[in-house]
Amino acid sequence: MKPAKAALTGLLALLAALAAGHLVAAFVGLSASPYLAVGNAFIDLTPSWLKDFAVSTFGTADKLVLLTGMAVVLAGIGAGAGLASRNSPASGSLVAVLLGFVGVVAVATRPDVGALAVLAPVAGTAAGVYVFRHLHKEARESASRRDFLITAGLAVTAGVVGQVFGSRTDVEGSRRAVGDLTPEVKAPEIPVGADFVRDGTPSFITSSEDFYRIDTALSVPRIRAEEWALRVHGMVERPMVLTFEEIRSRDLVEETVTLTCVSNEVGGPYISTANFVGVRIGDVLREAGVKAGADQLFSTSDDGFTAGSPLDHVLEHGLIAIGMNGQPLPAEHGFPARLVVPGLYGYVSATKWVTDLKVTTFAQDQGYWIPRGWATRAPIKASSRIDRPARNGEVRGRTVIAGTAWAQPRGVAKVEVRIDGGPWREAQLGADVSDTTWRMWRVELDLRPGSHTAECRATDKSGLTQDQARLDPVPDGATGWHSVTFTVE
Ligand SMILES: Nc1nc2c(c(=O)[nH]1)N[C@H]1C(S)=C(S)[C@@H](COP(=O)(O)O)O[C@H]1N2
Ligand SMILES: [Mo]
Repeated sequence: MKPAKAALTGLLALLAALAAGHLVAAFVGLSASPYLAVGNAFIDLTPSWLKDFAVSTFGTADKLVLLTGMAVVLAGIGAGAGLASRNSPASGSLVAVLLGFVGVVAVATRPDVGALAVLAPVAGTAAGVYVFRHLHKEARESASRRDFLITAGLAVTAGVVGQVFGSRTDVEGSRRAVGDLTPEVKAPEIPVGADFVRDGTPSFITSSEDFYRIDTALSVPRIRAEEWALRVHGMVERPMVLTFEEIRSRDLVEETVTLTCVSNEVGGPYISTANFVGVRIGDVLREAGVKAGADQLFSTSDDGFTAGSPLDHVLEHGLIAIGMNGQPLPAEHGFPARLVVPGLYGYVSATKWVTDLKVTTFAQDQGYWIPRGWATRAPIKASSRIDRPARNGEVRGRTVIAGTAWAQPRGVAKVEVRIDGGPWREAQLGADVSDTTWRMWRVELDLRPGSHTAECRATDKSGLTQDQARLDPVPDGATGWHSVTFTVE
């Protein structure tokens, strides 16, 4: 067989296998798709250094990079297997079965699929082996371009149909059915002067579309509120299961909360603020009756992510949120429900698509990121960021430097700015909304034309000033002053 034809045979067989797996997954849960399951397993197994590299290099595009990388590697394996089988299909079939085995293991260990899920990788393997042997035979006998085209067409169709059917869970319909969420207690209006949008800060409330997104989910979990329930158990007197209706019919509260990601680099974008609507975790847990000795609330999501939060903090501040900025949560921010705990980093508290709350101890259970090198307890560090001028930006006329600062739950007391290593000058602060939200700042300066570097540092209300020493986000949040170099015309 010609090398090109042999490689194409392997490639098409692999495509057929993935497509068949994806198609069957549409009926047993899209996360049973071998392609997605292997990607998710890869995410869960990635060593911390590689994950940190991926996040700092690709940011939130890391998932696209992973899926593309997988496609390239798989294409290489497929073509290689085809080339290795130029005389007999045996080695290609063996590769198909080995890949199938990887798929079965990846799917069987998914937390969010049922027992039938292994049908997807099994069907994929069968399709891969069948197509490979079929094309191999055809290619040896009469070189039929038509056969290759038909196979490719069928595979692509199966994959697309699988994707369309697999994501048919009508999340948007369920969100519409939930409708507006009217809290009993509304969050106070954001006062005028809380942000300096004209000077370049973000608006105080982030729109749900612009809200940063961080999670380990390759495909957004699609859950209808009607089918969702939250289990509350562990060290409690009265375990319970709450439906969405039971939560929504309670007195809803609304709170303005700034969420922050521990993996934010100095000057990074992973911080946003929204009005969250929900019920107090404290109220729910007091009904369940917390037993003595518990010190951790361990929350689990539909897709198997876990977070462990200090129980005392959660009892006082935590929300089971079902709404964001007046609407049901968007799917990518956790619909139907998530946790929001003002004052804690997201990785130890903000579980999206939450389905399980276990009252436990830190000695007993470890959240997702803890064995991956991140700190068990990580108070949010006072931080500040220059939003304008932009890096290498140009300024005309008077220079206004503006930005953001945060130190939840202690609150921001002061932000200072210095130019070219000169004396620190206190910035004007935006209106103080609450200690668990960010605070905007601005300062106006007369600078000589030419290149300048601005640095900023925040002091929290406990009197602690940001540390100059540059530390990486791992294990408990970055430190260092943000600096921006710009030119005055
Ligand atoms: N199910 C699930 N919830 C999760 C995560 C996740 O990976 N899976 N990531 C957490 C992290 S690290 C952060 S910073 C916040 C981000 O919430 P957002 O995407 O709504 O901004 O969600 C938290 N909740
Ligand atoms: Mo995070």
